[in-house]
Amino acid sequence: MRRFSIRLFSHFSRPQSTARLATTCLLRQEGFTGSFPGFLPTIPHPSRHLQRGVSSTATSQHLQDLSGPEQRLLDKLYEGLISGQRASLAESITLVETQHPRKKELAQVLLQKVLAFRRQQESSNGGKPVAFRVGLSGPPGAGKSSFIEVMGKMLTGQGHKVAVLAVDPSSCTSGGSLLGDKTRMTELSRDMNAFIRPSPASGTLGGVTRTTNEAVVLCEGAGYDIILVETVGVGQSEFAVADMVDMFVLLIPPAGGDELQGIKRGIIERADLVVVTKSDGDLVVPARRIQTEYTSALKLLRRQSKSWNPKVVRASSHTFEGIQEVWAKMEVYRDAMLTSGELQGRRRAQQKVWMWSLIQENVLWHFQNHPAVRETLPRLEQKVTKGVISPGLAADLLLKAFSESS
Ligand SMILES: Nc1nc2c(ncn2[C@@H]2O[C@H](COP(=O)(O)OP(=O)(O)OP(=O)(O)O)[C@@H](O)[C@H]2O)c(=O)[nH]1
Ligand SMILES: [Mg+2]
Repeated sequence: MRRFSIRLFSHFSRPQSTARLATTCLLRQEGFTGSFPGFLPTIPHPSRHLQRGVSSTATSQHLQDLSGPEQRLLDKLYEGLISGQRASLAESITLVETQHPRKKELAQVLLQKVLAFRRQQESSNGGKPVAFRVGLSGPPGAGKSSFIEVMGKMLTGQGHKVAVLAVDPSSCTSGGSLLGDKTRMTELSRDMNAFIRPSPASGTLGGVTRTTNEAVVLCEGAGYDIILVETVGVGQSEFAVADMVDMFVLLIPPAGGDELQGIKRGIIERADLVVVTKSDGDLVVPARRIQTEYTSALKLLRRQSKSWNPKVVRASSHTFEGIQEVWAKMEVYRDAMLTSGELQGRRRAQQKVWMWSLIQENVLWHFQNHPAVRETLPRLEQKVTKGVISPGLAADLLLKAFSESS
């Protein structure tokens, strides 16, 4: 860690505290999630420091530091990955998920190489992305995995390579698994043109979404042209997924009103497509009703894109009805968004959002673990809860203690 940090620091100008934070963001992921709006604006924008050539030279600097076995490991992973070997892809994702400091650094070197490879592919594709990223969310039991299984099989049958990744919010709190249901995708998991990766078993939501973002890059490097990210509509994970994909799809079961109340209005606004699932047998009638309700509801929402109006469709993973139509809608969406350049714009914006959310998470971790803050925090918290001082004053005092001794 030390060697890496010192080398990277040489690319930054002062203030060093900012440089250290930005560097740490590249190399480590840990700690708290949450926002701290009063603090971030006082930090100079790291891009000013990053302009000093980190992107062009950081990888080669990293490579000079590698030992022989490390170099060989990375070469083996990279070569295996870009030639589409599933074992190399799985091993590379394990590397980005690791908590081991040195391995985390190796993962970043590998990622930089894969990113460079992907950029090359994109430039020979006329600057357009080579893969289509779709996020699928919905309440527990909505039929997400069944839908992915059926649509995934259809797509591999058409010659696509499909990767399925999961973001499981329960892994962030209990280590439990809402989405540990690889078994429900039995056919797809046996398909040589599909790659299924369950969510890492633990970590903060920030950590899990970071590794998922990085896993997306690795899957694309390995030649997967359709990336499906499944998450359950609980907590904040669906917003995190909406921020990492080209198209966000909400799957709604044809259940009674009570069950649907759990669906957040905010997430409906993010949906590019709503699929009413399980539209078969006795459920066709309620599925039609839900379709009508959502179609009118979507009309009232603010339009997100100038080239696309969100649609509501019905599908059944049991009878396969509507599955082809859903994919057809996704293709129309992708083509419209690519032609207008909105898809590329969305990706650029997501990169920035992502960088800032990592900075936010890391800055907060550093703040909360700073000796001066740790020393004063309990006393000030007590005063605030007793109403002796205002929260604003306490925050100012803590920030002062932090910045004076940083
Ligand atoms: N009738 C009917 N049942 C379905 C359909 N799709 C899924 N189901 C049933 O719905 C239940 C949940 O399906 P899953 O695909 O596991 O749902 P999920 O949204 O992935 O569930 P979680 O990952 O646990 O949130 C299962 O019992 C499925 O058999 C469908 O198209 N029609
Ligand atoms: Mg599932």
